[in-house]
Amino acid sequence: MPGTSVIGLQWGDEAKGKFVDLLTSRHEIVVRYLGGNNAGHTVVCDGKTFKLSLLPAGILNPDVDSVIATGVVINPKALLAELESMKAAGGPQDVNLRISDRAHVIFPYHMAEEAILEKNRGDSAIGTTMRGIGTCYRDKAGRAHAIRLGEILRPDKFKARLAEIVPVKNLLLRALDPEAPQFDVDEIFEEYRGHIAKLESYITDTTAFLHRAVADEQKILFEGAQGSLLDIDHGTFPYVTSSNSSGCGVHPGSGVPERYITEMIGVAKAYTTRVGGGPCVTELNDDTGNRIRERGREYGTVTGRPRRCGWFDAVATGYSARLSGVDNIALALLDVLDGFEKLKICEAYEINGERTTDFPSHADDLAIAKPIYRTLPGWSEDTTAARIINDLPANARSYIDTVAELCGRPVKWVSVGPDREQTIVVE
Ligand code: 2SA
Ligand code: MG
Repeated sequence: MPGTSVIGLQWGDEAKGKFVDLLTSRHEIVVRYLGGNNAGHTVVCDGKTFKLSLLPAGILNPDVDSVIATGVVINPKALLAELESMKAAGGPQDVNLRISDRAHVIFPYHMAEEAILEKNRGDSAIGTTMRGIGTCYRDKAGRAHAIRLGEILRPDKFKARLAEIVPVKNLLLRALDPEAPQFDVDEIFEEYRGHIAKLESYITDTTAFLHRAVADEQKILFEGAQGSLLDIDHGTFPYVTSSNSSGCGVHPGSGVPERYITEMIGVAKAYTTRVGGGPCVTELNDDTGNRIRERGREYGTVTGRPRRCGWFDAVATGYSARLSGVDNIALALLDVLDGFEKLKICEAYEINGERTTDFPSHADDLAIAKPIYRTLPGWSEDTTAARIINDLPANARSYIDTVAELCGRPVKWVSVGPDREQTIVVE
């Protein structure tokens, strides 16, 4: 069964949405399996621009079944608002969507607690998106204070769960901060029952649906969110998100066994960006970094935060490619590097005087790592009109070859702009 997975190899925002959109028409089902409305991607479709967050990119194609699977954390209010704005922006008015009844639900106290925890971290704040993602996943892992979407469909059960949980949350919030807001069981109950009434027709057992699809040999596309370096287990902990955002998360998040994935595509930018806190070895706090930010329009889709920018880091990206078992790399935003006289790619780190190509397990070691660069000649040509590999200047081709060599995986696609046509297939 052809299952294709698209994941990010850096710290998110690698342009996964563009590749998911390109591949959607070759699949029958598109599955989002992790994260929540912290993710954000822009998809340009028939000249219309859509900003998607929780909805799979497949939602724009009515011929495809879209699934929000078990591993996603759901803020029902945000999901409804996103459906409305997608329709208002000219997307399909009837959506073909299934949402897992096993998915965990984000409540207002999750956002309130996250805000306090982040504030209390001071200079070492993670720089989270304030969407209640980490606090909801923590409750899921802790079990005692978690509520799944399917439970909201059962009013008595839901009310009883809120009656147990909300008083504890109120106490906890006040213990963390005497001025913390307090929450009311009945208010949350009414609000969430209202949201669920509008979403009820989409809520189902998506695992059973996907297992039937697997048995019928349907083509499934798995849409990653965030990037491998933000993976809770394998990323730059604690400066990570709270789920398995590398290729390791596809199976637990969707319920579809790993062996059904026949192609794992890792999307990387031709340079590096990071939004939020935590070390980033190749970050450039200078004119070059600013130039990449402006040319690449590197501002958060969800929060509008300026992204930190730097040279391509082959140590970090190669690690992600190995971790996720990537077959091919899709290299995005190459055109942003047009016009640089020289370009650099980080091929190793120096940590305490030692050269290494292993990605450090501790953020403290990453914070002191110095990049060892390979310098390459740039190109002056505009690459945005290139459609085949030979349209690219020779120096751009050798840049791509160097990325492939240092990451140890072939580059199969190169993107030179947001439109579908601005995609080169490397034969
Ligand atoms: P969280 O909110 O708990 O998941 O934050 C934890 C870390 O994960 C980072 N993170 C992201 N990094 C890049 N892009 C993301 N999505 C949005 C986008 C972000 C935005 O597409 O631009 O608009 O700011 C995303 N989501 C989470 C986050 O910065 C923390 O470092
Ligand atoms: Mg994004």
